[in-house]
Amino acid sequence: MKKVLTIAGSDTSGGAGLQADLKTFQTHGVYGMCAITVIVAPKPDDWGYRVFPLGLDILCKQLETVFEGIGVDAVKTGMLGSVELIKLIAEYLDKHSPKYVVVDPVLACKGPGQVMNTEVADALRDVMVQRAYVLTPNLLEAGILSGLGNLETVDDVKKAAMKLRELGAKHVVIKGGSRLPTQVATDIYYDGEQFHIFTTDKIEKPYSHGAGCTFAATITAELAKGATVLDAVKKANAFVNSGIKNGFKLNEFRGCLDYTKFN
Ligand code: PXL
Repeated sequence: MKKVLTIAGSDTSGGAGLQADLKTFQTHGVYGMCAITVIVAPKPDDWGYRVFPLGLDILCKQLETVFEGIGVDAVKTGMLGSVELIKLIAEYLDKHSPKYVVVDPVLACKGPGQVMNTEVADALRDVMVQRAYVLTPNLLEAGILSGLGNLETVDDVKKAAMKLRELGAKHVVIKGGSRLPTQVATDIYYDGEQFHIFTTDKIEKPYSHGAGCTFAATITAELAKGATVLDAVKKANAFVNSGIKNGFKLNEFRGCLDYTKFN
């Protein structure tokens, strides 16, 4: 059994964050573990994000448990919450050198309205990007981390991918999803030599909360099982598309992916 760790935020609503990661790991047949960085408890009346970072010591103990007490085949990182937590995670990654590190540089949940503070963005760029075997930003995150700003075309996305590789990520997958003004939902993978473009049909009014986490978690699980990055990205693209197609309404603000059906 491959053992896969997510270092991520807890989304109390269950749709994103470590909850999405663990559900995805289960569906892909790997054993999931988690170290919690922050707790997100959305406000019931307007779903405003209330984010509570955990103390350094609490994350440190969790990382000790998994890295020193169990061992991991692959690691995914998600919402990391603060610069000091990011530095601690980097220390553990350097000390234990897990074979696969998938960095989902969570800066924005659903649009530019809820971008994290610039220190966290800078630390993701300066500390985490170079440690990523696979980096999986969405459009907004790729624009911020690459310094290129708004990415509006496939060409812009390609430029950002090249820049992120220069910053040290080995493989870069930019989740354009349905946000690029193309006819189809488009994800772009750059392996340092070639671009690979993955498209799926765009879904009207999708229930897509947690799609980004699920995408990166699928890649992590597949890498742990021995897939190539290209195959892992293909699986992630198909799995998220299927999850959204089977998605369901959670409440008046959010709808989530269904992990129980995969077709
Ligand atoms: O989808 C990004 C994301 C990641 N991690 C946590 C979240 C969210 C968005 O809601 O809550 C914990």
